[in-house]
Amino acid sequence: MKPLNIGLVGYGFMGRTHSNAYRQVSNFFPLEYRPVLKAVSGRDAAKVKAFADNWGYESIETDWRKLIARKDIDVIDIATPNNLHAEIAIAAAQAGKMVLCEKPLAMNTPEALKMVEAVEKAKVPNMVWYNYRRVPAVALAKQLIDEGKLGKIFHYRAKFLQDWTINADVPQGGAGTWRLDVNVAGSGVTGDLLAHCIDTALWLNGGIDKVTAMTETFVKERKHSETGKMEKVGIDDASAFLARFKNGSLATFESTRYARGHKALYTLEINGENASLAWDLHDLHRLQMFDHADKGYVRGWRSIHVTDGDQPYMKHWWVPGLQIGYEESFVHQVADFIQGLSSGKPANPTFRDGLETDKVTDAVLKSARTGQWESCQ
Ligand code: SOE
Repeated sequence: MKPLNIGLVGYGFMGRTHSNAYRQVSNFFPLEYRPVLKAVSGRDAAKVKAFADNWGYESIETDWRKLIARKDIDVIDIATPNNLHAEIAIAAAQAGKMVLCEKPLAMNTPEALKMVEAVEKAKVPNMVWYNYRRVPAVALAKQLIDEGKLGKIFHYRAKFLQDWTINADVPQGGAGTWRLDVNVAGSGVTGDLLAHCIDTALWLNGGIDKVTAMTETFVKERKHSETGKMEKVGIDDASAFLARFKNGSLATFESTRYARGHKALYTLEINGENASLAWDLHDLHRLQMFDHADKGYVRGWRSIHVTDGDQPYMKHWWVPGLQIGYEESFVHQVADFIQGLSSGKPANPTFRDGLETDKVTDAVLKSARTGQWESCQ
């Protein structure tokens, strides 16, 4: 295996998921390249050093520009808050590095477009970390849809529910809670959670034509971690929208951080003329399927335990019946990225694919403001 030198920027929750994936991937997937944890960058030297020691990075930087300038780095992996994605990605592409970027690609569509132009101009491999595409049960749904098992699609529905910001004392800004600061996150649940639902939907069901949306900010002011002052909250706490897909199907999407009892409930369902599929992140190794082609007396929802060697990704893991989980979706994404380098067929979602999700989230936020249907073009 040839080395693929990784330079990670950011060391929060996503920095951990990515680092874990780089460490595991070569043990399970036969690949041409083996990720090497060369360096991690973050502003706080002590914290970044502790992270590097824990995960096995060879070195640290406290300025991402220095990381990008290093000759021994092949891939810049951006796991920072959203407001830094564009600047880092564009600089990395201009330096000829491969670029991986945490979702959502950017703060908004114009910024995302600049990122796409930068990686395409530099012709550097690129990918956005929409990990839920890589859950085997979701990949199996994609396979069944592509095989035509569902026939014409009528409906798509997805939701992503959490409850961690109900308490008005949760601050905005700072480590962990930057997701509540609109200047850092770009938006609230629309960009953070619905972006996942939209990415999977675009992959499974094709493009979205137009949307009509409503959003709400339930807690209007929160203390800002950096200023210590109560400040207006600019993010959407809840977001729901109707969509019309280009294939004629209708959809509903809903997300909130105010659904008491739900921690990370991402569910999706797709209804076609011949069959329906449903998936639930809390039971992520199962795909529910109703196939109208089954004989009437046994027809019913079946629960497919996606753990067998002939199901997506699973031959690389344990033996049939033994499950994998959330972390492995990131391992699969690294494996696919590296396979894409070898085959010359880039792994998705590329930055260009990620741009399509940003177009939809922008249309959702615009529609919530205007009260009109908005185009996603
Ligand atoms: C928010 O709580 C969050 O961590 C998102 O930022 C992730 O993208 C999602 O997968 C889980 O929830």
